[in-house]
Amino acid sequence: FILQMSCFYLVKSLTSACLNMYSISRLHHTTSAVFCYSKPRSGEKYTDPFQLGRRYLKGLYEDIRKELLISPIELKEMSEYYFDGKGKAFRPVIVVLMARACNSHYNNSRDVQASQRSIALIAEMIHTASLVHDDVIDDASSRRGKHTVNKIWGEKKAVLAGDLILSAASIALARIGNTTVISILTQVIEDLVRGEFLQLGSKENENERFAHYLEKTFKKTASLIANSCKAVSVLGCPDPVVHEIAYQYGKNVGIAFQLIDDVLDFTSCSEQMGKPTSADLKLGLATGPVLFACQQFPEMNALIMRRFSLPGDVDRARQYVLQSDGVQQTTYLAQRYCHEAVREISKLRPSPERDALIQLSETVLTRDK
Ligand code: GRG
Repeated sequence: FILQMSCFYLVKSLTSACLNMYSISRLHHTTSAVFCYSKPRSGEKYTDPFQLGRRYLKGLYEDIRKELLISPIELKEMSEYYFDGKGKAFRPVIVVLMARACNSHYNNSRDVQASQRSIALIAEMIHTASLVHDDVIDDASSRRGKHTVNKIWGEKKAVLAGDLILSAASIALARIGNTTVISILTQVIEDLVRGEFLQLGSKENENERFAHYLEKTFKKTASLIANSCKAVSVLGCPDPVVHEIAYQYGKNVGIAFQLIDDVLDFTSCSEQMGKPTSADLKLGLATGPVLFACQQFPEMNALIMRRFSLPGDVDRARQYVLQSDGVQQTTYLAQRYCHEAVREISKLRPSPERDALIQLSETVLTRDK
């Protein structure tokens, strides 16, 4: 059955890869700008992709705080709370690297346009607003090693702080003044809400569970990364083939990022993560490692159905997962998404930023927080 599942997803990913290839080759007749490389590296030396990305992100949090010049002071304090440089800034880093990779590809320009840098800010603001709301929904006490907004100021004010960050992001987005980019990034907000809604429900049918999980994963995590990548590509280059490459890279890296997040909930410690681990099980969520483990230990099915709600369920499920190869299988699935991301981004002309994006997909797989 495991083999069947693996084959099914392999076929699924190959099918979508073929479709992408088809649409790309179809559009290829209208452009000669897309490169298909057998050797994806430019050969230029670069260090940590985050180091390279952060070079273009100096003053990111100061600039975000300027967007949040809000009164009264309490609302300002709450909405600024997470813009303290303690997050990984994963989304802004991808966004500026993608901006430069697309600009280089299109006209060999090495600059990041002001509007593209704004997308990095907006992506981090949408992400942060969703964290603030998520912590209310989950009644979470800690994030990034500190108390959550809801624990300090209470749920009602936390909801409003999240709304305020989202509205400041919307104002910054409108200021860019590009309607295509506005619709790309507002789609993200819809997806975030739909993803969170999907997570509130569960599928009784075992066969539907994996598809439900992957759809939730795309909407909650990958859509923001995919669409932010697409937005900077639209701002930097008129070629729709490049927009699709940027989107596909972001989508695949985003799914892999969430799959590894789900693995870390089982393998990392709370000090490392800055929040409690086994959090998903405690919330009643069956993520990748559990779904794979259930194929080896069908007795987990009952636990999944009752959302780990009886005393001892969380510990039992955790033991099943750790005895199974659920963690390895989920990591392997994440690897496949990363390979697909690399295959996509390798179609752009070589540049240090393109190569940093290739390397970044590897760091997604090896990260420990
Ligand atoms: C539209 C504001 C808004 C939200 C409504 C609550 C909600 C719908 C969506 C929740 C989306 C959510 C919190 C997804 C989790 C994504 C994720 C992997 C978070 C962790 O990202 P990291 O590891 O965090 O990049 P840091 O702390 O490094 O920024």
